[in-house]
Parts: sequence; C-alpha cells; structure tokens
Amino acid sequence: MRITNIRRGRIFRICLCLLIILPVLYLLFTWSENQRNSLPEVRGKHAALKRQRTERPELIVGFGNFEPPNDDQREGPGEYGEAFHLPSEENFKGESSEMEYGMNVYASNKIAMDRAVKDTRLDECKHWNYPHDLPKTSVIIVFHNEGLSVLMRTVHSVINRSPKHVLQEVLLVDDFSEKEDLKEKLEEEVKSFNGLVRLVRNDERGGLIRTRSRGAQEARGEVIVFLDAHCEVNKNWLPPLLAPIYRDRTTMTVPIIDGIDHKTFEYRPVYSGGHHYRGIFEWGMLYKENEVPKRELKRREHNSEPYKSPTHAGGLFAMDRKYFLELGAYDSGLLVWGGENFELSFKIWQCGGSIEWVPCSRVGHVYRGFMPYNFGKLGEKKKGPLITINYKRVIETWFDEKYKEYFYTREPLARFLDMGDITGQLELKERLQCKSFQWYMDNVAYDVFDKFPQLPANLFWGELKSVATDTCLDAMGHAPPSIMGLQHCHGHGNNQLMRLNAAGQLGVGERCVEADKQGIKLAVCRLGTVDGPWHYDEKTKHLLHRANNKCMAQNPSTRQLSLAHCDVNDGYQQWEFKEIKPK
Ligand code: LR7
Ligand code: MN
Repeated sequence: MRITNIRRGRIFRICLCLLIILPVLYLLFTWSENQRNSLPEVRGKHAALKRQRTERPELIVGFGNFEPPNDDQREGPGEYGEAFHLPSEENFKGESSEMEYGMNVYASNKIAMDRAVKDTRLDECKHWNYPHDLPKTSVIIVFHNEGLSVLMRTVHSVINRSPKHVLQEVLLVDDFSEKEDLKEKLEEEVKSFNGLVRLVRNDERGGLIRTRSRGAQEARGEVIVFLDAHCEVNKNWLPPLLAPIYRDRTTMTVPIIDGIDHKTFEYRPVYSGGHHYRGIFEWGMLYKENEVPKRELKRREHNSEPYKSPTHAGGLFAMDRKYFLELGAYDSGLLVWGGENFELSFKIWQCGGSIEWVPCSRVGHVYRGFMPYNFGKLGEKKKGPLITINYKRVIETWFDEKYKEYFYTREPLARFLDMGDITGQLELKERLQCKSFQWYMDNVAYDVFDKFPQLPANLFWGELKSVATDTCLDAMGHAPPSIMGLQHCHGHGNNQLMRLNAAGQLGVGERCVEADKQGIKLAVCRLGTVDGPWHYDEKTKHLLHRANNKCMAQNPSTRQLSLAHCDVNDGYQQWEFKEIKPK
C-alpha cells in the first residue's frame, strides 16, 4: 500500500512536472523561433547571398555579433569614451598642444591606445548576420602633422575591432609631415604590428585628396576604406560596411560618424533614437545633413538597414578599390582639401553607382577646434580661394547649365577663378556615359530643393558701401544670430560680399541679413525659402525693408546699424553696391 502510494505520488509528481515543463519548453521554442524570424536579415536582393547564408549558417551566426575581445572591465582615463579632464596644473600643456594640433594631444597621450568606447549602435544591429567571405579590406589613413597617439589610437581601434580574416592591412600614407615623432617613433610603432600596418610617405606635400588617390593605388585589399587620422571605429564597424559592396561592387558605403571631443576625447553618439540623416548640399557647395525622406526610409524593412544618400562628408567611406580607380580616383586637379566628397559622389551616382549610409557601422571622428595646418606650396601657387576653385571644377564637370547658375549666384566671385583644365574630367564623363545632373536631382537628391530651393538671380552684388562713411557692411566673422557691423572696405569679398536677389533676400555667404528693433542682423536663412524683405532703389540709394517700411541706416554718432524712417536727404541711409574684382 505504502509503496503503491509512494509510487503513485511519484507518477503524479512527474506528470505535474511534465505538465509544467512541456508548455514552458514549447513556449521557449516558439519564442526563439519568433526571435530568429524577427531578426533583420541582410536584404536578399541577390540570391547568392541567401544561398550562402543557408549553406554555412554556423559561420555566419555569431559573426554578425563579432565583438572585440578587450572591452570588458577596463579602467583608466577616457575608458568607455568618457571625457578625460587633465589635472589643472597640466591644463597649460594641454592648451598649448591644442594650439599646435587643433585638439588636445597632450590629453590623448594619457588615454590608452586601445581604450573601449561605448557601443552607440541601434540594438537591432547586434542581430544582423553577415557573410563570412567578405572582401579583404585595406584601411587607408592619410595624415599630415597629426598627433602620434591620436593616429595610433585610430590604428589600434581598427585592428581590435575588425575581423582578422577580413582586414588585409592598415595603410598609413604620410603627406609630408614635419613632426619629429612621426618619423622613427612612428616607424617603431608600425614595426610592432608585424606587417599588418604599412607606412608609405609622400616626398612632397600632396594634400589630402591626392594622397588618398595614392593610397588607393598602393593598397592591396579588394576593398578600400578611408579614415581620417583621428578616428576610433566602434563595435563591429566593418562587416556592415562591406556587405552592400559584396552584393554590388558599385556601392560606396558610409558609416555613421559619431563625435569625439577635441579637448576631452569624450566619445558621443551623433544621434540616437533611430533617426536617420543623410548628406546633401546648399548651392554654395557647403555640406549639409538632412533627415532621410520617408520615400527612402520606406524602401527598407528594418530601421537599421542602409539607406541611400546623395553625398557624404568626405572622410570616412568604403569602396571597391578597382571601382574607385575605374572612376578615375579623385580628379587629380583638385587641390589639398575640399569638394572631393562631391566630386566622387556625383561621379558615382551619375555614372551608375550608388551611395549608402550604414546605421550599424559607427565611427568616431575628432572634430577639431580649427584647422591647424596651411595648404603649403599648393595653396600659394593658385590664385584665389583654393576650396572655391575645387568646387568650380566639380560643378563645371558635373552640373547641368541651369544648376551651374545657382552656384555662381551663391558664389559670384567663382565665375572669375581659374579652375585649370577639366577636359580630362569631361572625357571621363563621356566615356562612362554618365547621366545628367537633372537625373541626379530627380532620382537621388530630391530633398535638396525642399531645403535649398532654386536661387533667383542677384539683382545686385558686391560690397555694400555707406555713402556717408565709406565703410562696408560686414558680417564680422560672427556666427548667427549676431549684429552686423561696418568695417573698412577691404575688397576681398568674404564677410563683405553682399547679394540682393530678385526675391528680396539679402545674403552674405550662406547667411541672411535681417532687421528688427535691435538692429541689422546676421541670421540663419529660413530653410526652404529664398525670398526676403529688402528692396534697393538705385536712385535714392535706399535699402528699404518692405515689411517695416523703413530704411537701413547708420547712426551718425554710435555708428551702429538700424532701421530708420526713410529720408532722402539723409546720407547715412544711402548705400552703394560696389563691384569686387577677384584678386
Ligand atoms: O594636406 C593635407 N594632407 C593630409 O593628409 C591635409 C589633411 N590631410 C589629412 C589629415 O591629417 C586627416 O587625416 O587628411 C585627413 C582629413 O583632414 P582633416 O581632418 O583636417 O579634414 P576635416 O575632418 O576637417 O574635413 C572633412 O572634409 C575634408 C574635405 O576635403 C575631408 O574630406 C575630410 O576627410 C573630412 N572629414 C570628415 O568627413 C570627417 C567627418 C565629418 C567632418 C568634418
Ligand atoms: Mn578630420
């Protein structure tokens, strides 16, 4: 009896257990299935990728979650991307290194070369799987007079956070640096990587654009990735950049660029919350970022998927090496710095390729306080502002006539600059049978006009000179919102180059001149508009603010600018647009 009872009890308990365990197991199983099904997958545009995924699942699973080995339990200055503040007695040294490098290299010297940074990716990114046989990659870093520790932290982060079998090499290209510790000391560092890091040096200053093209020539990997010399790549940054190129070799991919503080080296996510931005431009060819239009977002299934972008900031991107060279690398007529991002972007899009920004690939970049280097002999040889000359080469090659006018309206002096010979560029465009700029605007950069509509022609432009005091309206180099001033007329344009367009907008550079009770102000132009309140009367020389029905005037005693009741007899209300000749 007792035995039977015990046995019965045991059977009962086992049944009870099974009753509880089985549903739990079932729930667990279906949950994990659901989990797996809900994981975002690399879009199966190409069958090859899908086939491969099913054939070799064990290699792929987990690879997407590739984590660097050394990111746990670290202690020390700047770890996990925290801000590092020097002790106050060393501030002086920090500041003087900032003057030299545009960033606090003295502080950087105290932060570990292989510090951890916080993972700034969207959570979804941890679940993507990438093919195992991604193309071998050369990471190319060009540099001119950079801080050694900052450069080496870039190198360490690449080596520690890239899958070994994908990283062909890190190629350092020295653009004729003069700093002592970038000589033997750097060579010692390079040696310690046993051939994985290579160093080549220019024997004259090439500027970053030509130096990058040289890097691409020298590289041995199938794909090249360019980084500035003051970056830190984040977790699993490389596979997501390579996957779209693996599917289509004419895709350029761009990581999302986080910020690293130039004083404290704090690593900060550029944005969070799943919002996406992409690269556009205004008509003076200043680079801008804009929220990705719904039309593009909707094309994708998951918010962490790559999206198409008209252009990019310039410094950080991946491309098939041969494709880069087939496109002629960068236009070799571009000098030192600037505009090369547009040149390559227009070329890629118009000649059949595409640009994708990749949310799951994050790279930190130190935004400097100022540019610590000059443009060397290359800058001196060319008359006129070198960056504008670069822009002119690019727009004269890639823009249609109508769009060229927008550029010259926004940058009137550019019309007179000598851009050199672009026949080679035009031949390339012909040979590759590239599409028109109109096609690019309609199909790729269709959000540009929302923010920067077509520009009405300038009715007047030049220096705006006060008849009474012979001084010129000047933006004073201040950031908006700020008060406009009057300065000695210098004839160089820049902060004194005013443009009044046919819709009444008075502009200086990318900014607008506005007026209220406090005076005449430099303001951010309202996005999406090109009109304004101003009217210039050549006879009375009045600059009328139509909304207030008042005239721009200078106070004879304080010399300050304001709006006043229009008075034809008041010399302090008379203005002349004076021609500026390019120097
Ligand atoms: O003559 C030079 N030779 C060089 O080798 C001048 C610079 N360089 C090196 C320099 O050491 C650095 O490694 O070139 C790299 C880029 O120069 P930066 O860091 O002074 O440029 P930047 O970050 O101010 O400017 C942005 O725009 C440039 C326009 O030509 C380049 O495209 C930069 O790569 C680009 N940087 C980025 O896109 C980083 C993120 C966004 C920004 C700004
Ligand atoms: Mn940079």
